[in-house]
Amino acid sequence: MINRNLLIVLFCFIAACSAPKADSPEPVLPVPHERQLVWQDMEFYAFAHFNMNTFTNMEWGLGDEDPALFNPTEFDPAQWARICKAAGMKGIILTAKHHDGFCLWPTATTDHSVKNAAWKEGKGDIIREVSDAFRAEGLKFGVYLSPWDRNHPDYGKPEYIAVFREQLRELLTNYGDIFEVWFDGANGGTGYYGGANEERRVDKRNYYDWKTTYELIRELQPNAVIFGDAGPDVRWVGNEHGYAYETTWSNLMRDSIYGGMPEYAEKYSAGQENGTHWVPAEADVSIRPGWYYHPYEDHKVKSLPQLLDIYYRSIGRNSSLLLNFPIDKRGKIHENDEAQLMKLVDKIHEDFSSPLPLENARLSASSTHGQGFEVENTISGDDDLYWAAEDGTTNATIQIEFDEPVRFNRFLAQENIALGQRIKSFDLEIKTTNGGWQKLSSGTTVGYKRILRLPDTETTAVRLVITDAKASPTLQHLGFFLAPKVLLPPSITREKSGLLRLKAPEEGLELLYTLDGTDPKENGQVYTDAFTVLQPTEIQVLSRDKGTGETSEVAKKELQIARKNWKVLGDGENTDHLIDENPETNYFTETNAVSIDLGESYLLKGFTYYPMQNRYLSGLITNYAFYVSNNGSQWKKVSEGEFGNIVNSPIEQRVNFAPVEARYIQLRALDKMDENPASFAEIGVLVDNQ
Ligand code: FUL
Repeated sequence: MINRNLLIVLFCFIAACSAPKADSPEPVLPVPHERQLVWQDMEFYAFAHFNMNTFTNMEWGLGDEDPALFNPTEFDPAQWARICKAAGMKGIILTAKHHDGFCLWPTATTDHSVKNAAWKEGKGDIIREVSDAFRAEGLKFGVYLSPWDRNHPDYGKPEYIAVFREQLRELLTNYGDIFEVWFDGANGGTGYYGGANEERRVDKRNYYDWKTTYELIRELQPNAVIFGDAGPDVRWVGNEHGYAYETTWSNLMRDSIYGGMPEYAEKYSAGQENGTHWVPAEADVSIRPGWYYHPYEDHKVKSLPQLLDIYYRSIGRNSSLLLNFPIDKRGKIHENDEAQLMKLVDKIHEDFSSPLPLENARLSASSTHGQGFEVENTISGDDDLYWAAEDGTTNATIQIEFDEPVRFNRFLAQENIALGQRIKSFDLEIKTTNGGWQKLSSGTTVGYKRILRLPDTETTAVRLVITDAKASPTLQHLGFFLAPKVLLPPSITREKSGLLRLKAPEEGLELLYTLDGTDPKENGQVYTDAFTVLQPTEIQVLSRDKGTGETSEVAKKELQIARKNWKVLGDGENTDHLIDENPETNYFTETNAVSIDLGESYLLKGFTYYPMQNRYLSGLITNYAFYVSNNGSQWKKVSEGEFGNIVNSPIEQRVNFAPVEARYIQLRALDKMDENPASFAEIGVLVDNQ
């Protein structure tokens, strides 16, 4: 087939030889600096939280930790670099010093560093090894240096600023090129401070004299971008979930902001159309609940649908994505984190691997700036080419017509940000079968990159209608893709009443289930509405792509008897949380025991204890005794034992015992992880036909 657009490009090229290229459109201020353009193209890079907290199991150390505690057993920065490279990440930012003040390099500014660690008998340098390992893979290296230092005796006094700058000087002179310098907004509070053990508040606006520090960074690393709430080059997205906003401007009213200001997230983090400086957003998020490694979060690594959502809500919304790995005590990225990361990366590749062949489509624009700015530039793949509308226009329509109907569910657009962010709103329209136009979706800002997730759509023509812009719009790239569905099984939840619900990982999937132990691929019923399951039942479920017929793996869940008629004996607040089949709600008791009336007698053969799932755990039962009764007053012990490793791995515990007929159950804490009231997310029973 003749490639129509190739011909057009060829024709334009020949025409261009005779007609001069029009001058570029005037930039609309603010515009990015060269170092910001280079950074923006990185899109996806890693964060690593690794230092003292890794060994004390904390998120914020106090500053009084013994440096000897830092002692990774299998430190392997080459493993980090290999994983990041395989994931298509372009670099890493490492916590050279977190709030507790422990330095990962042998700094001359303090003894609170690797110099006094057990690791390599104080002869090691984590910054050296990580930066070398990343450069060896062709990846970039950046540093996080906490302004707040809960160890340093001078923190809060003017003397500390000189120390802080000297630390920066060391990091920015001894470790090659640094692509980003990251300053945290968390500043000031209680700490060790060289033994003073007091609270030190600072005037966040003036204490650090940031201007002088920025000058130092520019002098030592002119190509590095500086991150902070107020930039000056890259700004915080305002949350730690990894989400940018439907409307995300790279323009920022930078002079109204200072690092750590309380109203930043709500007022400034989405950027402003009339922002005075170019300070694009960076979305930071950890692959686990915590920034630092905690063994009890090994089972809480974000799922593929969660990670994918983060990707589309950050990179798909004019932001970069800084994804954190809590490096473990060995000094490695944990296997679970690597596995989830690779699921994400494979899925992203899959989502963008089937672009619509726009080179075979007819492209037209309602307006063009002139020779050299044709709409075909948006599909040329050449970053130096772009379409621009006529000067003075603030709206324009780009139409794309296909010979045959096409199917897609992703739309991607990129402005030529070197000329400033311009587009304020747009609609995406498709041609209907009767020749009319129908709005498929709409959006606001585009910026460096905007991706829309759409329902599966079939049409012969698409129109991008730019309805408003700050100045004549530009577009560098346009794309449409057909992303396969996330083919994961649905999630299964049940209420106390026995009402059961299935939830698909994304729209456009149908859910099939069986309740008789047979394969839902063969015998599955299509799920339409919640239904009630009262008796012990094995449910098997899968998701099926309505378009392709492809199915997910089958997920199985053993449902215990419904807790419809159960009653927790005795009073207390939130007793229902114990038996609501929702592990996110907890029940606490000082008495260290709970008794439940099951409403009728069952032949019991075991019980389950679901520990609390909160980020910070308390009162988990580590040793238990389990009793049964037929009248609620005389109890017989049927089991006693330990919930091994429950603190590190707080998953549901399941205990079997010799079958016994009973109506009442009691779980007693013989020992707990701490002195806090015993905590319970859920208690369940196993009955004999399971
Ligand atoms: C926060 C810090 O307080 C956290 O510990 C973490 O480093 C995160 C990236 O930034 O503000």
